[in-house]
Amino acid sequence: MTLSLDSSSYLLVLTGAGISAESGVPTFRDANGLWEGHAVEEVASPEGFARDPLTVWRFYAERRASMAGVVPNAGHRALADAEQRISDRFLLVTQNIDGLHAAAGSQRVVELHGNLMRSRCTVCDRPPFEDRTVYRPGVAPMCGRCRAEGRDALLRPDIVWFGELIPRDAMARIAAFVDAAGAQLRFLAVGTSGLVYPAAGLVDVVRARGGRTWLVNAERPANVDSFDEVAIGPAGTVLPALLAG
Ligand code: BV8
Repeated sequence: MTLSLDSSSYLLVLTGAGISAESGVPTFRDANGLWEGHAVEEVASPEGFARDPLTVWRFYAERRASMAGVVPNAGHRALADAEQRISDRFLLVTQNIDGLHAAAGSQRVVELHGNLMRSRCTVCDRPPFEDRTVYRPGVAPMCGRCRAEGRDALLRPDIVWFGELIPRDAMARIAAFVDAAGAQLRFLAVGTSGLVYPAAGLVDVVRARGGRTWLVNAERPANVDSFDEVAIGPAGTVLPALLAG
């Protein structure tokens, strides 16, 4: 399977939890979609947060803690190199919240589902801010600006939960890239089970425009038949070879 980065093609890339697996970050499937007996969709949801913010903060505090010492792998680096080579004809959309693409040097990144190391207020319009704090169990952080204005307001992770809309600017950036690419658009999905929308629908957006589609994944995902070319294997090994040309 080859994917040459020629002088005219536009490459839209989608990554999921699988590209970070070789960095030691567990995927959702590894955990069978569960966390301490909770369905991830329950914990990673506004209803779950409203019902039990302490449990949700413990889920994310543990994921923040587990990122200590985690570094990008060869798969992340291969994508950063590809971006260097074709610049504004490259766009990386990630479902991941681990920040490893930026850590590998990728700059043209759309974090579709937010970022684990950012928080935002549930009440005021203070912009989301970097927050690497591993809040202790039983602690749900409160907004300092709201407290100064005399009200109690919970902070939440700046993450898109199930049932929440993807940020408008993220979707607009993807749409603008797809429009600019026209007939030169190609699509590469890496390390995703293709189950979560709207990310899982991107391959169909490209196919509808006649674009060629590639998949690199450890196993055949639900939407494998949507791809013209499929390489089954670890992203850290397959991607550097695939993108070398
Ligand atoms: C929205 C942040 C409008 C949280 C996440 C019914 C049908 C269709 C859609 C829906 C439906 N009901 C509701 C919906 C919409 C819903 C959805 O798609 N649900 C699914 C579960 C059916 N989507 C939403 O709610 C989205 N918003 O649609 O708004 C709307 C609003 C209301 C109602 C309807 C519509 C928002 C979705 C965002 C959710 N937030 N993350 C957090 O991370 O804590 S999604 C979460 O799931 C992560 O982002 C994660 O990335 C993703 C899981 O997917 P993958 O990344 O693919 O990970 P997974 O573990 O599943 O797979 C890993 C793959 O890697 C595997 O295939 C494995 O083989 C492979 N792999 C492993 N190791 C390697 C490897 N590959 C290569 N190399 C390796 N080494």
